[in-house]
Amino acid sequence: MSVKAVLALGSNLGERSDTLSHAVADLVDTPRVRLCAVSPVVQTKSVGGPADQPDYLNMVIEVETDLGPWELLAHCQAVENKHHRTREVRWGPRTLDVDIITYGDLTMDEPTLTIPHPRAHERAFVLQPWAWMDSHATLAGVPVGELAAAAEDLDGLAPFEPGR
Ligand code: A4P
Ligand code: MG
Repeated sequence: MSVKAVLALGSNLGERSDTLSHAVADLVDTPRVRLCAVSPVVQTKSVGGPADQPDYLNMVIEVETDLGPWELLAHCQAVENKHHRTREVRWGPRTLDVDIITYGDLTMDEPTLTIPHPRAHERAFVLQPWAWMDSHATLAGVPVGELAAAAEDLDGLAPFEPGR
């Protein structure tokens, strides 16, 4: 059985744009995860965590997968590790973060895997690229564009223009 899942990617250290492109390629470098849609890349002000962090690049992708939710989490973490992700400070700067936002209609609430992602509904850095990727997308029944418009971090978000 295959399921559609939405994954969010973020990077605020190193060659952010290259990291995101390689990470998307790595995430779908198995027949068990197939790429359905890719959002625009956005530049965003860091939300939470230590002050004065560099800006993030964020994007979301939609995949179709026959990996179970735990397998998909392990796969996302393997891709993070390949890109030299270290975990020192919660919400600290990172070369790559890959989060599972939705997995079909599944809801689960465990500390190591909460789906939908517990903070996605209030984060423009996830919601706005998602709305641009899929104008019909909803989260808990609400259009993601509406959630994005209400998110506190929307002001800090701009389409990423490479070379500027
Ligand atoms: N975990 C639980 N549910 C999930 C899920 N749905 N997807 C667990 C992925 N992981 C999930 O994550 C910590 C633990 O969450 C994992 O071991 C996993 O089992 P982590 O990636 O090691 O650490 P983290 O990312 O620092 O923590 P967390 O809680 O995922 O942070 P957030 O809430 O995702 O925030 N600002 C901007 N502008 N752009 C960003 O991308 N990202 C964050 C991270 C903060 N501020 C940001 C951005
Ligand atoms: Mg994370």
